[in-house]
Amino acid sequence: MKKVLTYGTFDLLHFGHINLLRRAKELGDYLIVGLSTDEFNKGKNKQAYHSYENRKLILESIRFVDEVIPENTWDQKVKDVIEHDVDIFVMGDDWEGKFDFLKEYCEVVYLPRTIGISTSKIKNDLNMVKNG
Ligand code: C2G
Repeated sequence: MKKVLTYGTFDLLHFGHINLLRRAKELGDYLIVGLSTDEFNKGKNKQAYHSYENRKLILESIRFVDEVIPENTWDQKVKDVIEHDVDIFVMGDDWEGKFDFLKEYCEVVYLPRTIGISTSKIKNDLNMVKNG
């Protein structure tokens, strides 16, 4: 069984996230998502709209996702790759090169981001509507 691992906040889930999860799953048989906790998000200067528990609930209901684990720190990836016996690590290419240190432990794949959508764009667009 080929195991795939990716990480993210996945707030206000949108088709860019789904495109990433679908392509990640297509690379193997089992997809694990390291979901950023609310605490970890503070370190990414992100304030997620949905709580960790609710983002986890949403992710677990996606057919491409087989398991969700918490992402608490930047440096848990090596341990996660080893402990979960991961074959392929996947991230969107806005992270291109940032996780090449994992190549010692597994394949590292950066997938093209979906253009034209992001959680911050959704928030900005909704704000514009609200403010007229
Ligand atoms: N993504 C994408 N296309 C978009 C938006 C996001 O392919 N239009 C991808 C990102 O590249 C990432 C994943 O979807 O691989 C999740 O995006 P975020 O929730 O923004 O994750 P991020 O804050 O980048 O967290 O340790 C890694 C970090 O936790 C990554």
